[in-house]
Amino acid sequence: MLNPSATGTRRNMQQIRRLSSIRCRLVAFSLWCVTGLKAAAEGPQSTPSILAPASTPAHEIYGLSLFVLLITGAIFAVVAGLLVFVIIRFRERESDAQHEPAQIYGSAQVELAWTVIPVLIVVVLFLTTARIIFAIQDEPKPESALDVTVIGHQFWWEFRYPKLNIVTANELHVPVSTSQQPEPTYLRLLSADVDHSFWVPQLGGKTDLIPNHPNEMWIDPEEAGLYVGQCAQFCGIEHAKMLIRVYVDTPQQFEEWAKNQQQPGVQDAAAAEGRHIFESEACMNCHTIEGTTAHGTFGPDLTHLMSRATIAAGAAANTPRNLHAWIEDPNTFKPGALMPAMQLSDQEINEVVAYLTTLH
Ligand code: HEC
Ligand SMILES: [Cu+2]
Repeated sequence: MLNPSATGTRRNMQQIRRLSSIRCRLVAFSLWCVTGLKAAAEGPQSTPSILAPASTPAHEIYGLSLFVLLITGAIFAVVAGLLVFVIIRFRERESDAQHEPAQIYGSAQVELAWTVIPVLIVVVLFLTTARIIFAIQDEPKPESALDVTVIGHQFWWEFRYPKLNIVTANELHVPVSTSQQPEPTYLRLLSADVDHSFWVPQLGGKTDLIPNHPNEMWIDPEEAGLYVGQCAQFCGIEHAKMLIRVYVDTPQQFEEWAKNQQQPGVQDAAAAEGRHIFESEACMNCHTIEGTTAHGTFGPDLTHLMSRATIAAGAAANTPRNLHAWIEDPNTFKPGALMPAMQLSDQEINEVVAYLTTLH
């Protein structure tokens, strides 16, 4: 015979634990709802958002997530409802100290039910997910599609437009794709070093960039604006500052942008000294500036550096001050960045920055 007061305490503890786990789940669920409602606004968001899709693959994924939420929400309601019912209905009463409750050992029906129903639910979730993955992957590529090769580097992004002969970094420009003028962008994903993952949640799902294994994904953003994302695969010490900015341009903006990117670097005689330093220091081994002797590919292409709003994969705004601090020591904003501090004098850095700021 068990000690009645000890069983009582144990039961109380179990009830408290159950109640607090319900409370945690409720809090998490309401937080999700509140943030969901807040972000459910339309158009580009200033932080990565899975709740405001703006491209076909993102809409499909969002729809699927609502379906999964509906099913799991129903499971939650049933389980939590039963739990609350049982906790109240079978709570410990004064008279319980005298006798043990009825002891039940197994029930074939109940066990079958709670095995078969979850298996069916998992099969349904699996099939709907698989259907959407294949629908997105098998979508035929239209003639009008834009091709971009995305190369992940520790800790920045290289974007190459093979047909347009453009190379840029960290800020991807793509045209808006409307139903009258569909112009999806097909991204071929490669890596120069380790695994990375391209993830701009408003535009599409995550796809990994794996060395020697090209992957492909596509986006068809329906509204112009800036969409943000980030590398979603831990790729080294500065992984957290490997951000992505996708500028969705109107056709006219895109054309202007592309035309400018196709020009060689600006040759401004007033910045000749800075250019000379750039070409005689190791900068030229790692960076390319079209129209100079610099053809390095280890770091971002700087030919049109000033056409970008940020430097260092979104880690800092592209201002002369930040460029100065970056060249003095990249670790100031991005500890672990793979560009060394070049030990230039303050004067030399000023000259180099004066040159870089001419590169529109
Ligand atoms: C060993 C190779 C290497 C050398 C040498 C080097 N860089 Fe870099 N540089 C990089 C890498 C890699 C990055 C990208 C770092 C990141 O974002 O994580 C970078 C980023 C930059 C950026 C920011 C570009 C952008 O769009 O984000 C500028 C500007 C820059 N370097 C200028 C210079 C200058 C000026 C010199 C010479 C004084 C120089 N670099 C020397 C490798 C190098
Ligand atoms: Cu990465």
